[in-house]
Amino acid sequence: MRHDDPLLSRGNIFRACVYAVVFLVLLEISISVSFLKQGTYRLLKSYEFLKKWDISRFTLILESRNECDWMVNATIKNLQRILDSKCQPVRVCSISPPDLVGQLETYKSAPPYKEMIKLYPLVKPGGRYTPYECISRESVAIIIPFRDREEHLRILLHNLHPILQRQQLDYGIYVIEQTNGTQFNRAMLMNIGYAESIKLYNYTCFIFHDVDLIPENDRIMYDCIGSPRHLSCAVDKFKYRLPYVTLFGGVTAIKREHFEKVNGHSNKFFGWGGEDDDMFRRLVHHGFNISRYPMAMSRYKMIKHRKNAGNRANKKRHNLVSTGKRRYKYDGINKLLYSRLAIEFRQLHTRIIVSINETQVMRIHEKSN
Ligand code: BGN
Repeated sequence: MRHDDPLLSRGNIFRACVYAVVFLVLLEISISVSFLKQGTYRLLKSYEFLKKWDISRFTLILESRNECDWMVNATIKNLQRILDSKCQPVRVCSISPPDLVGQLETYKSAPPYKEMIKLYPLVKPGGRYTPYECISRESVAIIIPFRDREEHLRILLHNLHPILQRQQLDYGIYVIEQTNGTQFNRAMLMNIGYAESIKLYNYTCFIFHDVDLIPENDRIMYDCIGSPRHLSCAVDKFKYRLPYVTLFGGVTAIKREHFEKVNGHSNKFFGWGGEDDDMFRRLVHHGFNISRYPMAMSRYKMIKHRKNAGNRANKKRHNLVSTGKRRYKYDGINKLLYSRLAIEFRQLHTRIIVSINETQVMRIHEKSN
Protein backbone atom coordinates (compact mmCIF):
# COMPACT_ATOMS: atom_id res chain seq x y z
CA MET A 1 0.00 0.00 0.00
CA ARG A 2 1.36 3.47 -0.83
CA HIS A 3 1.42 6.19 1.77
CA ASP A 4 2.32 9.18 -0.34
CA ASP A 5 -1.09 10.89 0.17
CA PRO A 6 -0.47 13.27 3.18
CA LEU A 7 -4.11 12.98 4.23
CA LEU A 8 -3.71 9.25 4.83
CA SER A 9 -0.54 9.48 6.91
CA ARG A 10 -0.45 7.38 10.09
CA GLY A 11 -0.45 10.46 12.30
CA ASN A 12 -3.60 11.82 10.69
CA ILE A 13 -5.46 8.53 10.97
CA PHE A 14 -4.50 8.25 14.63
CA ARG A 15 -5.64 11.84 15.30
CA ALA A 16 -8.95 11.23 13.52
CA CYS A 17 -9.56 8.17 15.70
CA VAL A 18 -8.83 10.12 18.87
CA TYR A 19 -11.22 12.92 17.80
CA ALA A 20 -13.92 10.39 17.03
CA VAL A 21 -13.59 8.71 20.44
CA VAL A 22 -13.61 12.10 22.23
CA PHE A 23 -16.67 13.13 20.22
CA LEU A 24 -18.56 9.95 21.13
CA VAL A 25 -17.71 10.27 24.82
CA LEU A 26 -18.88 13.91 24.86
CA LEU A 27 -22.09 12.96 23.05
CA GLU A 28 -22.79 10.21 25.59
CA ILE A 29 -22.17 12.57 28.51
CA SER A 30 -24.39 15.29 27.07
CA ILE A 31 -27.25 12.84 26.46
CA SER A 32 -27.03 11.56 30.03
CA VAL A 33 -26.86 15.08 31.47
CA SER A 34 -29.85 16.25 29.45
CA PHE A 35 -31.79 13.22 30.68
CA LEU A 36 -31.05 14.06 34.27
CA LYS A 37 -31.87 17.74 33.79
CA GLN A 38 -35.16 17.16 32.03
CA GLY A 39 -36.27 14.34 34.26
CA THR A 40 -38.48 14.76 37.24
CA TYR A 41 -36.30 12.31 39.13
CA ARG A 42 -39.34 10.35 40.01
CA LEU A 43 -38.43 6.78 40.70
CA LEU A 44 -41.37 4.67 39.64
CA LYS A 45 -42.34 2.39 42.46
CA SER A 46 -42.44 -0.66 40.23
CA TYR A 47 -38.80 -0.25 39.22
CA GLU A 48 -37.47 0.18 42.71
CA PHE A 49 -36.28 -3.40 42.97
CA LEU A 50 -34.11 -2.92 39.91
CA LYS A 51 -31.82 -0.71 41.93
CA LYS A 52 -30.75 -3.70 43.92
CA TRP A 53 -29.48 -5.33 40.78
CA ASP A 54 -26.29 -4.32 39.19
CA ILE A 55 -27.68 -2.62 36.14
CA SER A 56 -27.46 0.90 37.46
CA ARG A 57 -27.06 2.51 34.05
CA PHE A 58 -30.53 1.41 33.04
CA THR A 59 -31.90 2.37 36.43
CA LEU A 60 -30.44 5.84 36.09
CA ILE A 61 -32.28 6.42 32.84
CA LEU A 62 -35.50 5.08 34.33
CA GLU A 63 -35.14 7.34 37.35
CA SER A 64 -34.93 10.38 35.16
CA ARG A 65 -38.22 9.58 33.45
CA ASN A 66 -39.08 12.50 31.23
CA GLU A 67 -40.92 13.49 28.10
CA CYS A 68 -38.85 11.12 25.95
CA ASP A 69 -41.25 8.27 26.53
CA TRP A 70 -40.06 6.33 23.52
CA MET A 71 -36.58 6.24 25.01
CA VAL A 72 -37.85 5.05 28.37
CA ASN A 73 -39.95 2.40 26.66
CA ALA A 74 -37.03 1.24 24.56
CA THR A 75 -34.96 0.99 27.71
CA ILE A 76 -37.68 -0.99 29.47
CA LYS A 77 -37.73 -3.41 26.56
CA ASN A 78 -33.97 -3.89 26.85
CA LEU A 79 -34.33 -4.34 30.54
CA GLN A 80 -37.00 -6.97 30.13
CA ARG A 81 -34.79 -8.86 27.74
CA ILE A 82 -31.96 -8.77 30.24
CA LEU A 83 -34.23 -9.78 33.10
CA ASP A 84 -35.82 -12.55 31.08
CA SER A 85 -32.50 -14.02 30.14
CA LYS A 86 -30.25 -13.71 33.18
CA CYS A 87 -31.85 -12.44 36.32
CA GLN A 88 -34.47 -14.90 37.45
CA PRO A 89 -35.91 -14.08 40.88
CA VAL A 90 -35.13 -16.66 43.53
CA ARG A 91 -37.58 -15.83 46.32
CA VAL A 92 -41.20 -17.06 46.42
CA CYS A 93 -43.67 -14.15 46.74
CA SER A 94 -45.00 -13.49 50.23
CA ILE A 95 -48.59 -14.42 51.14
CA SER A 96 -49.09 -10.79 52.19
CA PRO A 97 -47.48 -8.68 49.44
CA PRO A 98 -45.60 -5.66 50.87
CA ASP A 99 -47.06 -2.92 48.64
CA LEU A 100 -50.77 -3.37 49.38
CA VAL A 101 -52.55 -0.26 50.62
CA GLY A 102 -56.02 -1.51 51.64
CA GLN A 103 -59.04 0.70 50.91
CA LEU A 104 -58.72 2.45 47.50
CA GLU A 105 -60.10 5.41 45.65
CA THR A 106 -61.33 3.65 42.51
CA TYR A 107 -60.88 5.11 39.03
CA LYS A 108 -64.32 6.03 37.73
CA SER A 109 -63.06 6.76 34.24
CA ALA A 110 -60.08 5.67 32.18
CA PRO A 111 -57.85 7.25 29.54
CA PRO A 112 -58.01 5.99 25.95
CA TYR A 113 -56.05 2.73 25.39
CA LYS A 114 -53.21 4.60 23.67
CA GLU A 115 -52.57 6.57 26.87
CA MET A 116 -53.36 3.76 29.28
CA ILE A 117 -50.77 1.44 27.74
CA LYS A 118 -48.05 3.88 28.81
CA LEU A 119 -49.20 3.66 32.42
CA TYR A 120 -48.59 -0.08 32.57
CA PRO A 121 -45.29 -0.62 30.72
CA LEU A 122 -44.54 -3.92 32.42
CA VAL A 123 -47.71 -5.60 31.13
CA LYS A 124 -46.87 -7.84 28.19
CA PRO A 125 -49.09 -8.31 25.10
CA GLY A 126 -52.26 -10.19 25.90
CA GLY A 127 -52.50 -8.52 29.32
CA ARG A 128 -49.85 -10.82 30.81
CA TYR A 129 -47.71 -9.96 33.79
CA THR A 130 -45.18 -11.85 35.88
CA PRO A 131 -43.53 -10.19 38.87
CA TYR A 132 -39.78 -9.76 38.56
CA GLU A 133 -39.06 -9.40 42.25
CA CYS A 134 -40.30 -12.84 43.32
CA ILE A 135 -41.77 -16.10 42.04
CA SER A 136 -45.57 -16.22 42.18
CA ARG A 137 -47.20 -19.09 43.99
CA GLU A 138 -49.74 -19.68 41.25
CA SER A 139 -50.79 -18.45 37.82
CA VAL A 140 -54.10 -16.67 37.63
CA ALA A 141 -56.40 -16.21 34.62
CA ILE A 142 -58.88 -13.35 35.01
CA ILE A 143 -61.87 -14.24 32.83
CA ILE A 144 -64.28 -11.45 31.85
CA PRO A 145 -67.49 -12.37 29.98
CA PHE A 146 -68.19 -9.48 27.65
CA ARG A 147 -70.47 -7.85 25.12
CA ASP A 148 -70.96 -4.18 24.20
CA ARG A 149 -69.37 -2.59 27.26
CA GLU A 150 -66.21 -0.99 25.85
CA GLU A 151 -66.07 1.83 28.37
CA HIS A 152 -66.63 -0.46 31.35
CA LEU A 153 -63.83 -2.71 30.18
CA ARG A 154 -61.39 0.18 29.94
CA ILE A 155 -62.29 1.35 33.45
CA LEU A 156 -61.97 -2.18 34.85
CA LEU A 157 -58.53 -2.71 33.24
CA HIS A 158 -57.34 0.65 34.57
CA ASN A 159 -58.35 -0.41 38.09
CA LEU A 160 -57.22 -4.04 37.91
CA HIS A 161 -53.69 -3.87 36.48
CA PRO A 162 -52.14 -1.82 39.29
CA ILE A 163 -53.87 -3.92 41.96
CA LEU A 164 -52.82 -7.23 40.44
CA GLN A 165 -49.23 -6.04 40.11
CA ARG A 166 -49.16 -4.96 43.74
CA GLN A 167 -50.52 -8.40 44.61
CA GLN A 168 -47.43 -9.84 42.84
CA LEU A 169 -49.48 -12.24 40.75
CA ASP A 170 -48.47 -14.09 37.63
CA TYR A 171 -51.63 -13.23 35.71
CA GLY A 172 -53.33 -12.84 32.34
CA ILE A 173 -56.59 -11.04 31.51
CA TYR A 174 -58.97 -12.74 29.06
CA VAL A 175 -62.03 -10.96 27.70
CA ILE A 176 -64.47 -13.42 26.15
CA GLU A 177 -66.81 -11.62 23.81
CA GLN A 178 -70.06 -13.16 22.56
CA THR A 179 -71.22 -12.01 19.12
CA ASN A 180 -74.69 -10.51 18.71
CA GLY A 181 -77.72 -12.55 17.72
CA THR A 182 -78.16 -14.81 20.77
CA GLN A 183 -78.99 -14.03 24.37
CA PHE A 184 -75.90 -13.43 26.50
CA ASN A 185 -74.58 -16.60 28.13
CA ARG A 186 -72.36 -15.41 30.97
CA ALA A 187 -71.61 -18.86 32.43
CA MET A 188 -70.74 -20.43 29.10
CA LEU A 189 -68.42 -17.53 28.28
CA MET A 190 -66.63 -18.20 31.58
CA ASN A 191 -66.26 -21.87 30.60
CA ILE A 192 -64.85 -20.80 27.24
CA GLY A 193 -62.44 -18.44 29.04
CA TYR A 194 -61.19 -21.38 31.09
CA ALA A 195 -60.78 -23.59 27.99
CA GLU A 196 -59.05 -20.94 25.88
CA SER A 197 -56.73 -19.60 28.58
CA ILE A 198 -55.30 -23.01 29.50
CA LYS A 199 -54.37 -23.49 25.85
CA LEU A 200 -52.12 -20.44 26.23
CA TYR A 201 -50.57 -20.91 29.68
CA ASN A 202 -50.63 -23.32 32.59
CA TYR A 203 -53.11 -21.42 34.77
CA THR A 204 -53.84 -22.92 38.16
CA CYS A 205 -56.44 -20.42 39.39
CA PHE A 206 -59.40 -18.65 37.78
CA ILE A 207 -61.06 -15.38 38.69
CA PHE A 208 -64.43 -14.99 36.96
CA HIS A 209 -65.13 -11.27 36.81
CA ASP A 210 -68.12 -9.16 35.75
CA VAL A 211 -66.99 -6.23 33.64
CA ASP A 212 -68.90 -3.66 35.71
CA LEU A 213 -67.51 -4.46 39.18
CA ILE A 214 -64.57 -2.46 40.51
CA PRO A 215 -62.75 -3.65 43.66
CA GLU A 216 -62.41 -1.00 46.36
CA ASN A 217 -59.66 -2.74 48.32
CA ASP A 218 -56.41 -4.29 47.13
CA ARG A 219 -56.39 -6.76 50.01
CA ILE A 220 -59.10 -8.70 48.18
CA MET A 221 -56.54 -11.15 46.83
CA TYR A 222 -57.09 -12.41 43.30
CA ASP A 223 -55.70 -15.83 44.08
CA CYS A 224 -57.12 -19.23 44.99
CA ILE A 225 -57.25 -20.98 48.34
CA GLY A 226 -58.45 -24.37 49.56
CA SER A 227 -62.09 -23.60 48.79
CA PRO A 228 -63.87 -21.57 46.11
CA ARG A 229 -64.25 -17.94 47.16
CA HIS A 230 -66.96 -15.39 46.48
CA LEU A 231 -65.16 -12.04 46.25
CA SER A 232 -67.82 -9.45 45.46
CA CYS A 233 -69.84 -9.78 48.65
CA ALA A 234 -70.50 -6.11 49.43
CA VAL A 235 -71.55 -4.15 46.33
CA ASP A 236 -72.57 -0.48 46.52
CA LYS A 237 -75.68 -1.17 44.40
CA PHE A 238 -76.93 -3.50 47.15
CA LYS A 239 -75.96 -0.99 49.87
CA TYR A 240 -72.88 -3.09 50.64
CA ARG A 241 -75.07 -5.90 51.94
CA LEU A 242 -75.19 -9.49 50.73
CA PRO A 243 -78.64 -9.89 49.07
CA TYR A 244 -78.82 -13.59 50.09
CA VAL A 245 -76.33 -16.01 51.64
CA THR A 246 -76.02 -18.34 48.67
CA LEU A 247 -75.20 -15.52 46.21
CA PHE A 248 -72.27 -16.50 44.01
CA GLY A 249 -72.41 -13.84 41.28
CA GLY A 250 -70.13 -10.97 40.32
CA VAL A 251 -66.54 -11.96 41.06
CA THR A 252 -65.47 -15.47 42.12
CA ALA A 253 -62.16 -17.32 42.55
CA ILE A 254 -61.83 -21.06 41.92
CA LYS A 255 -58.80 -23.33 41.76
CA ARG A 256 -58.40 -25.15 38.47
CA GLU A 257 -58.71 -28.62 39.99
CA HIS A 258 -61.90 -27.61 41.82
CA PHE A 259 -63.41 -26.06 38.69
CA GLU A 260 -62.65 -29.25 36.78
CA LYS A 261 -64.07 -31.42 39.54
CA VAL A 262 -67.50 -29.75 39.24
CA ASN A 263 -67.35 -29.72 35.42
CA GLY A 264 -67.26 -25.90 35.33
CA HIS A 265 -70.41 -23.85 34.96
CA SER A 266 -73.60 -24.88 33.20
CA ASN A 267 -73.85 -23.89 29.51
CA LYS A 268 -77.64 -23.72 29.55
CA PHE A 269 -78.31 -20.29 30.97
CA PHE A 270 -79.10 -17.92 28.10
CA GLY A 271 -80.14 -14.44 29.27
CA TRP A 272 -79.97 -12.93 32.76
CA GLY A 273 -80.01 -14.81 36.07
CA GLY A 274 -79.64 -18.17 37.74
CA GLU A 275 -76.27 -19.36 36.36
CA ASP A 276 -74.45 -18.29 39.53
CA ASP A 277 -77.04 -20.00 41.76
CA ASP A 278 -76.55 -23.17 39.74
CA MET A 279 -72.77 -22.93 40.27
CA PHE A 280 -73.22 -22.43 44.00
CA ARG A 281 -75.31 -25.62 44.14
CA ARG A 282 -72.78 -27.53 42.01
CA LEU A 283 -69.95 -26.61 44.35
CA VAL A 284 -71.91 -27.51 47.48
CA HIS A 285 -73.07 -30.78 45.85
CA HIS A 286 -69.40 -31.72 45.32
CA GLY A 287 -68.59 -31.08 48.97
CA PHE A 288 -67.05 -27.59 48.80
CA ASN A 289 -67.59 -24.84 51.32
CA ILE A 290 -67.71 -21.35 49.86
CA SER A 291 -65.48 -18.84 51.58
CA ARG A 292 -65.70 -15.04 51.74
CA TYR A 293 -63.62 -12.17 53.04
CA PRO A 294 -65.19 -10.01 55.77
CA MET A 295 -67.95 -7.76 54.39
CA ALA A 296 -66.10 -4.61 55.46
CA MET A 297 -63.22 -5.57 53.18
CA SER A 298 -64.68 -7.22 50.09
CA ARG A 299 -66.36 -4.09 48.77
CA TYR A 300 -67.01 -3.34 45.10
CA LYS A 301 -68.46 -0.47 43.10
CA MET A 302 -70.83 -1.33 40.27
CA ILE A 303 -70.58 0.88 37.17
CA LYS A 304 -74.07 2.08 36.29
CA HIS A 305 -75.62 0.88 33.04
CA ARG A 306 -78.95 0.36 31.36
CA LYS A 307 -80.50 -3.12 30.98
CA ASN A 308 -79.50 -4.68 27.71
CA ALA A 309 -81.88 -6.25 25.15
CA GLY A 310 -79.31 -9.01 24.54
CA ASN A 311 -79.50 -10.05 28.20
CA ARG A 312 -83.21 -10.31 29.09
CA ALA A 313 -84.23 -12.15 32.27
CA ASN A 314 -84.23 -15.86 31.49
CA LYS A 315 -87.74 -17.24 32.03
CA LYS A 316 -86.44 -20.79 32.32
CA ARG A 317 -83.94 -19.97 35.05
CA HIS A 318 -85.97 -21.15 38.07
CA ASN A 319 -86.62 -24.48 36.42
CA LEU A 320 -83.02 -24.85 35.26
CA VAL A 321 -81.66 -24.19 38.75
CA SER A 322 -84.05 -26.62 40.46
CA THR A 323 -83.30 -29.42 37.98
CA GLY A 324 -79.59 -28.60 37.65
CA LYS A 325 -78.28 -31.57 39.61
CA ARG A 326 -79.33 -33.97 36.86
CA ARG A 327 -77.03 -32.26 34.41
CA TYR A 328 -73.87 -31.53 36.37
CA LYS A 329 -72.10 -34.48 34.76
CA TYR A 330 -72.95 -33.63 31.18
CA ASP A 331 -73.47 -29.90 31.11
CA GLY A 332 -70.21 -28.02 31.57
CA ILE A 333 -66.61 -27.82 30.39
CA ASN A 334 -66.65 -31.41 29.11
CA LYS A 335 -69.20 -30.43 26.41
CA LEU A 336 -68.37 -26.96 25.17
CA LEU A 337 -69.74 -26.17 21.73
CA TYR A 338 -68.75 -22.79 20.27
CA SER A 339 -66.80 -21.24 17.41
CA ARG A 340 -63.81 -19.07 18.11
CA LEU A 341 -63.96 -16.30 15.53
CA ALA A 342 -60.89 -14.32 16.59
CA ILE A 343 -58.17 -14.03 19.17
CA GLU A 344 -56.35 -10.73 19.60
CA PHE A 345 -53.38 -10.19 21.88
CA ARG A 346 -53.99 -6.57 22.77
CA GLN A 347 -51.58 -4.75 25.05
CA LEU A 348 -53.71 -4.85 28.20
CA HIS A 349 -55.83 -7.95 27.58
CA THR A 350 -56.44 -10.93 25.32
CA ARG A 351 -59.68 -10.56 23.40
CA ILE A 352 -61.41 -13.75 22.27
CA ILE A 353 -64.50 -13.41 20.10
CA VAL A 354 -66.84 -16.39 20.03
CA SER A 355 -70.21 -17.28 18.58
CA ILE A 356 -72.62 -19.55 20.39
CA ASN A 357 -75.57 -21.31 18.78
CA GLU A 358 -78.31 -21.57 21.41
CA THR A 359 -80.32 -24.29 19.66
CA GLN A 360 -77.25 -26.49 19.20
CA VAL A 361 -76.05 -26.01 22.76
CA MET A 362 -79.46 -26.93 24.21
CA ARG A 363 -79.88 -29.92 21.90
CA ILE A 364 -76.50 -31.48 22.72
CA HIS A 365 -77.28 -31.58 26.39
CA GLU A 366 -80.72 -33.04 25.84
CA LYS A 367 -79.15 -35.92 23.90
CA SER A 368 -76.68 -36.61 26.68
CA ASN A 369 -79.38 -36.86 29.36
C1 BGN B 1 -80.68 -13.39 41.76
C2 BGN B 1 -80.32 -14.12 40.49
C3 BGN B 1 -78.83 -14.20 40.36
C4 BGN B 1 -78.21 -12.81 40.46
C5 BGN B 1 -78.67 -12.15 41.75
C6 BGN B 1 -78.11 -10.77 41.96
C7 BGN B 1 -82.00 -15.83 39.90
C8 BGN B 1 -82.35 -17.33 39.92
C9 BGN B 1 -83.55 -17.66 40.67
C10 BGN B 1 -83.74 -19.16 40.79
N1 BGN B 1 -80.88 -15.47 40.52
O1 BGN B 1 -82.07 -13.27 41.87
O2 BGN B 1 -78.50 -14.81 39.15
O3 BGN B 1 -76.82 -12.88 40.44
O4 BGN B 1 -80.08 -12.11 41.78
O5 BGN B 1 -78.49 -9.90 40.94
O6 BGN B 1 -82.72 -15.04 39.31
